[in-house]
Amino acid sequence: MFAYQNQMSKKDLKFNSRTIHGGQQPDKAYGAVMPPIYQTSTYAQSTPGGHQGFEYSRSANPTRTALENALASIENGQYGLAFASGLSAIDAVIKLLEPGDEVISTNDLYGGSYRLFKQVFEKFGITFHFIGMQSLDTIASYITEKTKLIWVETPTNPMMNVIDVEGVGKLAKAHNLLLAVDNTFATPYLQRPLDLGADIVMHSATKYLGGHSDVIVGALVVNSKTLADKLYFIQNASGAVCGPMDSFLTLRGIKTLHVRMQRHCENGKALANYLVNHPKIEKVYWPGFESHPNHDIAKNQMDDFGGMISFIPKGSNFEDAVRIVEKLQVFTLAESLGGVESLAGHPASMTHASIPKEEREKSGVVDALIRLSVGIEDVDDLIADLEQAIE
Ligand code: P1T
Repeated sequence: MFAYQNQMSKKDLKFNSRTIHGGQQPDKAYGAVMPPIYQTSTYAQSTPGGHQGFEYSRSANPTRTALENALASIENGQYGLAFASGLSAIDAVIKLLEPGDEVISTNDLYGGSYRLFKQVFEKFGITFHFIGMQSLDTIASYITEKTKLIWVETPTNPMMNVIDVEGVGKLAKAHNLLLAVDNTFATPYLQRPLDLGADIVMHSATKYLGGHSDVIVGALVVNSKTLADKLYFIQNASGAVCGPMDSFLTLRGIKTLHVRMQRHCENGKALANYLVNHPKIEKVYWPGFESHPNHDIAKNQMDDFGGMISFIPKGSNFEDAVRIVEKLQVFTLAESLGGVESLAGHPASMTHASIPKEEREKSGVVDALIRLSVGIEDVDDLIADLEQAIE
């Protein structure tokens, strides 16, 4: 039995209890309630192979195992794997493929995922089709004998498109394809892709799961033992594992995921409504609006609409958008998202700069777009900050 197997999913508990207890038990050595930070690379053996389940920390580490079990529990999965970053978790998924294989991916996705697909994996003979995934027929039209994986990010970064995971899951199943869902923006508090038919859930745990902007961590969760074995092999063979300290911090973050997400959603809703009614704002992207093109799917597959918002100020260009984000004082101008503090970003020059301008503009990532990660501060302070920056 592998160390990453989730023996303590506590599936009988509700989500808000599983964030705290899922996959956890008091530490075997001294009963520590929080899993200790096992800051060790290796473990004493009484005879070659004579160890207590841990032999070398790339292969398994008790603090990482605790995190992996917690990840599996909150995503309603069987097996969790924790990586050194979100991108290294994605890297492991693509390494399931062979040269000649094809992947269908959302065209609107994190710039670093696009860069990994295009600039690293295409060199090894894997082809990526970046397409709008609003229509299942469009996705189906890209499926060939070479297609092996559908990569879905929903809500998408930064345009907040919502993709019908259940629908794509049925399509994937019918064609014997793997479906992976990047659940970073929604988190399992809002959406559980494995329950909707996905084979793999991926996270940049750097974001909402960690929740405090103090770690870079990635995660995968699956239900299939065969898939878990393959991914575990890649994790160990390639070695981009999550360290014990970062595992501890992410575990601590997960314990408050539900309360943080509740406030992220409340503040997100208030700010989206403030912006959409502002005379100087042209367009607001947030899946909670009834006018959002995928609102019905969002309502169906998500329990609320999250704290991520993008918007375009009226009549603005690259420089105007930059001026606004520079003027913000409560919001910090920074890459990343999902922390307790509010962040603002300018995707064209920051998170999505690695996507060629022509490509990113096709999916709506124009020079004037501003992205907000709405934190859990007092919402009045956030609104006042936006007001002074926009004015
Ligand atoms: O940064 P890392 O932990 O490696 O995760 C990459 C990643 C993957 N998927 C999504 C949806 C993401 O948003 C990210 C990272 N995103 C940012 C840093 C950002 O500011 O959008």
